[in-house]
Amino acid sequence: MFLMEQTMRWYGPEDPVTLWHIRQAGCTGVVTALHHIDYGDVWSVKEIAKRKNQIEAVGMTWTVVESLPVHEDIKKQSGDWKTYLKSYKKNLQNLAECGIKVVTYNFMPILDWLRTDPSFPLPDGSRTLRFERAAFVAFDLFLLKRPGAEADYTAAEIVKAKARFDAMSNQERRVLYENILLGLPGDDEPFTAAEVLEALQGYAKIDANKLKKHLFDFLQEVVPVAEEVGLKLAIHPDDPPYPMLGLPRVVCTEQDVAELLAAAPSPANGLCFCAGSYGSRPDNDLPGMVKRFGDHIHFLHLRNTKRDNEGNFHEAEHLGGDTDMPAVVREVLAIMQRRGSSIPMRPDHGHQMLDDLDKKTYPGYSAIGRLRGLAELRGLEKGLAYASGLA
Ligand code: DNO
Repeated sequence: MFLMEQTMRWYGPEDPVTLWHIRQAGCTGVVTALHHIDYGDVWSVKEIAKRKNQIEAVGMTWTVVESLPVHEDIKKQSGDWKTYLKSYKKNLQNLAECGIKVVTYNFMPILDWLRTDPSFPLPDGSRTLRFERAAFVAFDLFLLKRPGAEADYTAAEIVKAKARFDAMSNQERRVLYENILLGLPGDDEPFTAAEVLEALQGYAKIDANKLKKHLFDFLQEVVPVAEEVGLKLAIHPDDPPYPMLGLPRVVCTEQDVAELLAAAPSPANGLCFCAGSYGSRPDNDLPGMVKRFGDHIHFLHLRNTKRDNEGNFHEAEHLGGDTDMPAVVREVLAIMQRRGSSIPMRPDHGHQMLDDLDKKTYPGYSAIGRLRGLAELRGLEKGLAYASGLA
């Protein structure tokens, strides 16, 4: 019987959640990256091996790289993109040489995941990540002041955002601004408004079709290399899965996935199936997507969201929220038995709770909430395996 390989994300030696904590949570695998290396630069075999040895010294394996970032020049096909593409391929070769099997990346322009509040209080006193549509629109129109932004919203949305903004104190506005421009996970420095506006300008002529074409070109270059060295690529979906700040987002729906898989047909062209990201759109059928894309799922982020009809969502308990997690895990169990192998899974994010409420950790990546999520998912999987006669 094949069960999911249990892993957790580790941000490296600076992470307050240590490798020993991850091991004590019951993980056998670690998901990490060389966060100290600038985007686009080469990860040397020496540096990769050093990180690998640190993990193995604690009795676990470096199962998945998350992320090997794709330089903005590649997404735009501008500047030094051909050099960055070469480095990307070199990185895949170096990682494979060190025994890494799965590499996660995303193709979101400029910003990675985005929330308006990383510390939204729940009724039980724990805290979670939340996306509030009106606050986001207020940020775009009145804090970032993006030229032409009004065209992206309905009149009713603009009225609502204005009321929301007017009711905020200066301090609340500052916090909202910092929350949205928090930067990439693993990076403490928020972007400045001027930096964001300039970066957005770089995408002025890139619509969804063009960005898709750039993604497909990238895949046609890197998938054969991954296949040759025995690595699996796993693209992370866009989060939230729709256009933001006038930027196209092209890994949001089942149709997007079908197209990107068809653009470079190979088992190496795969997915990081992030249930939280895909699940924040009501039109994505998650168990169905697992079933249909099963052969290409090389990594799982299991997380749940609770949506409302105003476009807001927050990260719910792993087994709560709108996604039918048992149905997703049931499909995952079926594809692992069919493939005859385990798929690495990490409990994605977790509520900030208990002793972690007083600690500074990366938003979503405190230890106890993730431990709770992992334990619930592990129990769910075992229970389903028993019930279906697998265990
Ligand atoms: C957020 C993460 C993402 C993810 C990247 C993958 O918590 O799931 O930042 O690591 O998008 O490239």
